[in-house]
Amino acid sequence: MFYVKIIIQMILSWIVSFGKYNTEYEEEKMVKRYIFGKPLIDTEGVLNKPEPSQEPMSYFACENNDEGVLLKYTLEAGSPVYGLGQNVRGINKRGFRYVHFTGSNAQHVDTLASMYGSHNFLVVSGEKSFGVFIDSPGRVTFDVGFSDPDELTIISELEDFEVYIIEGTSLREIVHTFRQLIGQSYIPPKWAFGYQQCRWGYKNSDEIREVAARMKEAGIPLDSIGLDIDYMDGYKNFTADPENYGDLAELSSELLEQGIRLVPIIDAGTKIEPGNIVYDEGVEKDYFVKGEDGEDFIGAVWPGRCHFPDFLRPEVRDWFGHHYKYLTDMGIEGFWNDMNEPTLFFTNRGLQHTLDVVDEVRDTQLDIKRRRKLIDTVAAMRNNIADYKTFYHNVNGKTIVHDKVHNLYGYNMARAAGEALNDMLPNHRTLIFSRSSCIGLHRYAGIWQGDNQSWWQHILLNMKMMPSLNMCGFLFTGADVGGFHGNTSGDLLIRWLQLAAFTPLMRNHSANTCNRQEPYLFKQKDIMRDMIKIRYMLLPYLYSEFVKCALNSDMLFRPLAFDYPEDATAIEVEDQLMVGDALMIAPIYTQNASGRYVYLPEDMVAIRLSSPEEREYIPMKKGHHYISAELNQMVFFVRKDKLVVLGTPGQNTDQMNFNDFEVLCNVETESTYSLYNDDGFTKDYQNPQYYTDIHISRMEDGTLSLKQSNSEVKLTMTDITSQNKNKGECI
Ligand code: MIG
Repeated sequence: MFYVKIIIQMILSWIVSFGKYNTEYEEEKMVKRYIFGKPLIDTEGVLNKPEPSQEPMSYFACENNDEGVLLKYTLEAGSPVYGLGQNVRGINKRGFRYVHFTGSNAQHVDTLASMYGSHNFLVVSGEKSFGVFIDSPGRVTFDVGFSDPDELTIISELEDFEVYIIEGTSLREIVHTFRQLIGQSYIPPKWAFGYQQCRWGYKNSDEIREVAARMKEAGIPLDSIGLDIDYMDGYKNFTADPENYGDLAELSSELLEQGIRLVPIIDAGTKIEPGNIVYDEGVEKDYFVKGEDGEDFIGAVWPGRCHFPDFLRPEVRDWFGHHYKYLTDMGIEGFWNDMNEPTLFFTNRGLQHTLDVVDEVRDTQLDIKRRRKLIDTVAAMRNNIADYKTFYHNVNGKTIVHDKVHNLYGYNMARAAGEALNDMLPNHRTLIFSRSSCIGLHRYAGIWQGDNQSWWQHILLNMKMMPSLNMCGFLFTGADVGGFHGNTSGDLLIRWLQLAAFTPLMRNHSANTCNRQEPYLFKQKDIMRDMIKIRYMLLPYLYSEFVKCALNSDMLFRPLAFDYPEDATAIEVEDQLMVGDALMIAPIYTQNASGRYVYLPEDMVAIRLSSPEEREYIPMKKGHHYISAELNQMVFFVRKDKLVVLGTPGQNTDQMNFNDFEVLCNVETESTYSLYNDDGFTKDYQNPQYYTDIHISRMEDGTLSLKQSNSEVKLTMTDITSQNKNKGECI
């Protein structure tokens, strides 16, 4: 079987090589592409495809069984495996079996195999590290040393798919090469980096006004307010509830005047209701996915029974995406896409089956077995695999059962927004983030990490997902700060804000079933305000680093192993990260803690601060330390010979001065930094005006001297270098 596969592969590679592929890819030699069978569809995960390799696949042995095609690799003892995007567990993914089939299970616990995204890229470290990407629209399982601790087994349920093997001299370079293959990551507008307040359950537009007013009154910066499904009329996309949100356009312009933007949700399902414009047009144009009977497929979500746009078709994306005009006409430029795994509460098939089971047990004693059957049957109505096998897409005239392209649905829904907004507002960035995703969507949107809980361990999970997502191209991401489900406490929210101060998406969001968690409602609101202000202080650095990472196919969040690959201790650190060029973070995620142990892979200067102004600089040596940080104090670390460009916080990003910066200098001899700073909206990233080269050097008399390429920008230096005897700030 194995040899047959190889021969088929070679013949196919030969056939495919007659096709047109981009051969200009500069690092072609480091990437090998293998085609298995005849892929159903181009997932458009990879943009820059090298010619398929003529040789047998390196690293992996292939075999088939009834689960699909198996790729097997023997892992080196103790060597970590990184990547796989959105998943539970560690930064080192070894030790679990992850199943990439997008789903919406809100129990983000260690035994959860599938989350909302499907990101099939991993990096295997070892004597010779390499990356592997499984380009498949269907289910892919990654058994990373779970069934057999020494084996990595990748199982593609579809026999037709592609594999990319990426080599490189370092982990970071492997990721970089992969990221060049998949194309430039999405860059949101600058305001999207500001604090966002959201909540499922804001009843009407006056409640939104109240959030804005109370944030202002408490002096807490705020850039945007998220609108959940409450704003819609009967949960229909591109509508506003006439009674409670009838003044949506006024609300939007009123808030815009204060520098606050609305970010409404758009869901995947289309309510079946004549008069619902998306329904009427979708039926007329034949744009919905089809059921087995050839009629528009029916599945239920919020509005009840719905049809689902066939987002895999470009013309459907174009049509649906242009409906955002309803909102952009109100000055709205930020959106989030939900329920696009797609989530199905039930289908007629599942409901009928449940009703049959109800009839079957109704007049019985409902003994333990029947009771279980009833409960399980009701639960199995939601997101049932059997349902995903009963509807069909139409891709380039080919009918494809959903199950085989399941992981592409959310990607293409959010892409519809991305493509249409690019068309409607050219050279103007908009905010889009999605719940479900697949590699490819990273070019159009960000993602949030889904329905987490107000649990301390979910601060840590939030952090661990950052580098894994960055490896897969998703730079604009973050989790629901404070936790979505469950009641949060003031201390939990504060510690979470101390991590979220660094995550590009910083959104406090909660479910309608739990207590409200806007910061001004807590006794510790002043601490929360100061933590959010620290985020705004860090914005110039974070924004500059973010955009450069997007443009240069780099990671904003890196495991310590990526920067200190020779340091065996650093490699095992799972609760600290490098953020951009200059920083390391080590957030506190334990209740009642007034500090934590930190490992420093080199000498650094710790900054402990309780507000943008109240800072302490603590020089620390490489090694293990306990660093104290009371609830009102956050800590981060600046690497040697590095610069951090800070701003002065404002009530929101519009009100900040992005021409006047403070440069934190941890400089012994000299350091150079290229600051990226644009108008926040346009897409002209290469404009030299947006770059300021900063060069700082230590003079013989111990003072620092500054040279900068762009004199328009005002820079003030703060010397935090521990070795500098001339300054009094270090303690
Ligand atoms: O099944 O729109 O993840 O952020 O608040 C719940 C209501 C549907 C799930 C999203 C969440 C959102 C909620 N949605």
